[in-house]
Amino acid sequence: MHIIHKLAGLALASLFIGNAAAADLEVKDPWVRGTVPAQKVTGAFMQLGSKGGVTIVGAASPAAGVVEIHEMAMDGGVMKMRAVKRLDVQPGQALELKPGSYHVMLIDLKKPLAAGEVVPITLKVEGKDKKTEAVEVKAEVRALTAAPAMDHKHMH
Ligand SMILES: [Cu+2]
Repeated sequence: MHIIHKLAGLALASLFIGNAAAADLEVKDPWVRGTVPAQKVTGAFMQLGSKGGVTIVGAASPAAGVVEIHEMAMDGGVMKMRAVKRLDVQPGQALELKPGSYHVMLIDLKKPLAAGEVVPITLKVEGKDKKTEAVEVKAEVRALTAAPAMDHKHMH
């Protein structure tokens, strides 16, 4: 138990000095959908990959009060999103978090997000050895576009 705590502390320490944790997770093209002033939620998207397979077990960001991993699924003919506790990244298979599919939900935004800003997001990544490491992602805010709307049927 003591050793596990110590390792977790080390992972966190390396995060703070800007050295990516050694988690078996590759993150490509992270971005966040920009918001309009009254908007309190938005989505973050990215491509995830892992050599041996990992599980995302949580996320956090200084830009939002609550961060959840969401999936979207058809429910009685209506597309709905719901929080998932664990998101598996299968070995050697790219997992794309994208509008209309899995996404990181930023809830209770502290301020509007304008295009060009950078939002830090910390992913909690559980490896095969059940150790959890923090991986920091810097997601660029992109302007609202004509991409499928994802906020109007939000269940929060
Ligand atoms: Cu969502």
